[in-house]
Amino acid sequence: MSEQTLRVGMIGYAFMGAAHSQGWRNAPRFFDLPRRIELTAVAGRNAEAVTAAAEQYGFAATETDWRALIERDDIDLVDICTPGNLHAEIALAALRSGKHVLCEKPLANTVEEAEEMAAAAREAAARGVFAMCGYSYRRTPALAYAKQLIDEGRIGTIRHVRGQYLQDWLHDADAPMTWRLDRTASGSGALGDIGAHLIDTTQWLTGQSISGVSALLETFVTSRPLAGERSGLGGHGDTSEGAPRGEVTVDDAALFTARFDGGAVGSFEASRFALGHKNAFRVEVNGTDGSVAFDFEDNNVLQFFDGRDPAGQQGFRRILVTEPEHPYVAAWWPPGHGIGYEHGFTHQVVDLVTALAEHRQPTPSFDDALQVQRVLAAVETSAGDASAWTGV
Ligand code: SOE
Repeated sequence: MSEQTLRVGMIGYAFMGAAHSQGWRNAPRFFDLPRRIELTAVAGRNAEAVTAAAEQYGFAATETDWRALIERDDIDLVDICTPGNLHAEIALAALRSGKHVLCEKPLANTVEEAEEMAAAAREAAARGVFAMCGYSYRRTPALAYAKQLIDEGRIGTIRHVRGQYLQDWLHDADAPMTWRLDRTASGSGALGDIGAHLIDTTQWLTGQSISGVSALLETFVTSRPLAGERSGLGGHGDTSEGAPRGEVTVDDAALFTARFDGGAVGSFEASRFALGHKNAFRVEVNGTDGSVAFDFEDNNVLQFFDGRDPAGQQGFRRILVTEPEHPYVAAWWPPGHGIGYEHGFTHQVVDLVTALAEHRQPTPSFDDALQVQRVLAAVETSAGDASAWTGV
């Protein structure tokens, strides 16, 4: 990294590429960053599409081979926004060539890949080259404020963790078959795509790691019309006679209970079939002295129950997390004006660039993300173990 500028190369330009690049563009406009950001190049296989993406997102150049992007000597950080099957290969190559890495979640498609990535990141960190995984919900102000309250001891010893991530973009049985439904590209389904957020966020919030799980996975619809080039969420595929179809090889829904190593117990549900819920990322933590509850569909709000309030005045307080003293908020709008989904990605850039400028490890590290990956694998193992199922 030059002393003043961080030169970014992004690989992949679909939904996450759009979200990340707006983060890179907006962070220096609203926050006082220790480095100037330069959007140097974006890579994607389709020359026409990657050129259009570069223009739309503000990258100066394009590459049609990600290896060429990594070999460039005018890039300091590689931002990986591809499907999961490419994360390991790209991250390893980027770290080897001395580039910092931001990698979208989940870190990898398997624990073995994640282990290799975490080992490479540890080795790179010793050379002053850092890697971070993009669990961006940590940077939602209401959740960051919940973390602050928990760390201050406001809810006491944690007993219960409750997580739900509910979407409905697959409820139509003829919604098209995109890479997210193909295990070789995505690693798993609702479990890794959205359940991983629950795992990361609750481990981070509580400061405890999940040490064991009992799980079930379900695939409701096993064949869907092929999507062609499409990679987005939802829609209705081509069901005309003879139109090509593909086999869904991932879970549509994942449910599990968990034990945390600090004594808490948790219950989790991730689904893309929860009709009516678009992006209901919900987390509740109950402690001996209080509780916090969050729902992304009301993302500027944190519910806080203070068990130390006089009994007659107790109740969940709806805190509008839009005051300048709340995490990240001072950079944005006047109280009550609120922020949205994209801001998590902007805050992610702020925290990443700040850590890099201070030559310290940004979080979540690849080791943190490896722990999430181990939980994902444990859920699959548990769900596949028929002997652990008690029939009625
Ligand atoms: C699709 O389910 C998705 O875009 C996830 O891949 C993201 O991680 C999440 O933030 C929103 O939903």
